[in-house]
Amino acid sequence: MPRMTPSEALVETLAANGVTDIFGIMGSAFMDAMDIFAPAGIRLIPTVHEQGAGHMADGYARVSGRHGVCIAQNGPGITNFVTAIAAAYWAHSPVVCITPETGSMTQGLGGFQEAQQLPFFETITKYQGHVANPARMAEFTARCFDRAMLENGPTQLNIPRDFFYGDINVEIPQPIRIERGAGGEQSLQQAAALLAEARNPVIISGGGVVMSGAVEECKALAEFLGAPVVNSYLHNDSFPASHPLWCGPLGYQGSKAGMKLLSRADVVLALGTRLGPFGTLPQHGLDYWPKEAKIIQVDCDAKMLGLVKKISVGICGDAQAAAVSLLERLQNLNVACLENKGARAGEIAAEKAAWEQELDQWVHEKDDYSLDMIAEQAEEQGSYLHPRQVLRELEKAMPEDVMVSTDIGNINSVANSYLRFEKPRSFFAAMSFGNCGYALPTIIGAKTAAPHRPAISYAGDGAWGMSMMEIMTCVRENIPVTSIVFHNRQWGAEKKNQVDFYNRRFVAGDLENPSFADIARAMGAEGVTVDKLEDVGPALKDAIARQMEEGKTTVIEIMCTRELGDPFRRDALSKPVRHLDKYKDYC
Ligand SMILES: Cc1ncc(C[n+]2csc(CCOP(=O)(O)OP(=O)(O)O)c2C)c(N)n1
Ligand SMILES: [Mg+2]
Repeated sequence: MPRMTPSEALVETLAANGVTDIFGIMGSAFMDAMDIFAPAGIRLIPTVHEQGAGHMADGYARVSGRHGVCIAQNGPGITNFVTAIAAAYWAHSPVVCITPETGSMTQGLGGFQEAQQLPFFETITKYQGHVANPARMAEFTARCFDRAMLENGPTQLNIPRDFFYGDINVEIPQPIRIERGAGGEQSLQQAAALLAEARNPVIISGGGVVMSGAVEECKALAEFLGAPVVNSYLHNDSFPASHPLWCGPLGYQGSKAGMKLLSRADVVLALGTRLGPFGTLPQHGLDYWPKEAKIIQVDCDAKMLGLVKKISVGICGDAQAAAVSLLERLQNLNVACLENKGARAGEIAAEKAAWEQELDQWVHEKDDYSLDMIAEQAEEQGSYLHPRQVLRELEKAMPEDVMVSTDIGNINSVANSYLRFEKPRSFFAAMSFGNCGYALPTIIGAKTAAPHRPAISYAGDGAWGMSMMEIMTCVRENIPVTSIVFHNRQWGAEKKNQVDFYNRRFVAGDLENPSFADIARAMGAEGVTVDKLEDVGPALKDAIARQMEEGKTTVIEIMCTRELGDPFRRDALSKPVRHLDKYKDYC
């Protein structure tokens, strides 16, 4: 076995896994390994904040389908990772988070930058490899990559900082990639039988369809059945939007057409989705989940089957292989819904047309608060645009092959109805973890993995404030992106709860911001302020041209009214109750 240092074993194992980019901030803890990154073909991309590095690794993984890697200094560098790793966990991203730790000889003595780093990540990783002895550096490193890919989620490689040094004899392990099958024979047979009997089957295409590369197979199955396909929440890139069977996303601010069609299903094929609880909440006043329908759920994680929704058949398998197998089986069966295929196609087209028309006419929100804000702002200096109109204009100006990341906020959520994609691995929303500050660093990671694709991030002004300093990473490291900031001078999404539940008693909701275009320019990027509707599309197109042709990053701040769309969590709030006299006015 070759003789090397643990630092060399780490770097050689990274190289064996094809690592070429790592996001992070340098530190003495891993300097010995960092010193030989470049000769191993690895670029360490320095970020402004470790949270940004974690999100970049997430975006990198989501667009490439491979791992993303981040690294930082023990103690504070590592605690800065926590939010990003939690987000990657819920995005099912194979991020390998390398966490050098206080030296093994001083851990527990209260030295410098000391922390027990494993508990922080215990419930937000699929595997934690603690290098228990320097001689096992390569083994644990390799396992972190294998498990991240096997289980679709982040792993932690924890390394006491003194374990980078010494002499070891080690063979570098080769990656282990395990092929998944279609699922159990019996469950596939039952599922095919249910689909064959269905008169109104509907397919929910989830993140598993994107991750397993199953869009074509899902399409073939949908076309055979003539079944409408809806995207699971925030997986708008799991089916091509131009396809006649595509009916739009479910969930918060999703497609009414998709919801109505799903509500009439007698059999639902939930392909590659855990059917997360937030993604199927009632929307637009529609409680659309078909409670009487038979549900077939396919997920590669057996623990997700039947976890949230009652199911008739659970298939533990790869979405692509399962779709192929189901289609083969159906081709040998009598399939009832082939008889009414034409009628259903008409119904799908009519629902889609009605929803598009509704969106076209839905120029602004019409609740009392929004109308008051629109009237008030008409009196102010400057002009402010209706968010829905802005989102429609952006949609129309989207370049081909675009990648879009979105943040958490009211306007970003409303964007769900206006974000349509032709290809998988194009949409990177802050998924179930729902943290503000996600979009910009994530799109930087995506752009690093796919420099030939146009990259756009959406964020509200509040969320932008949390993350905008990573524009410096774009400029310093020459990773050009285009960032849209919806500047409505408020933490809108949360303010909406104060409108609906707290009688407009606004606490800490308003934001008087400087110009984000000015700040962008100060950071070395282009900065553009848009306050006319007709400028929205051209501003995006110009910025994309600069990104793709000149390698320039642009921040486009769009001045929006303070109107607010439907709230996030009507389900999770209730009207305030006050028993104490002094609070009696706060009801
Ligand atoms: C890290 C984090 N902090 C706080 C929240 C709670 N939160 C959810 S949406 C939101 C407001 C977002 O405001 P902004 O980004 O300006 O978008 P807008 O709602 O105004 O469109 C807040 C504070 C969160 N989701 N994540
Ligand atoms: Mg805002």
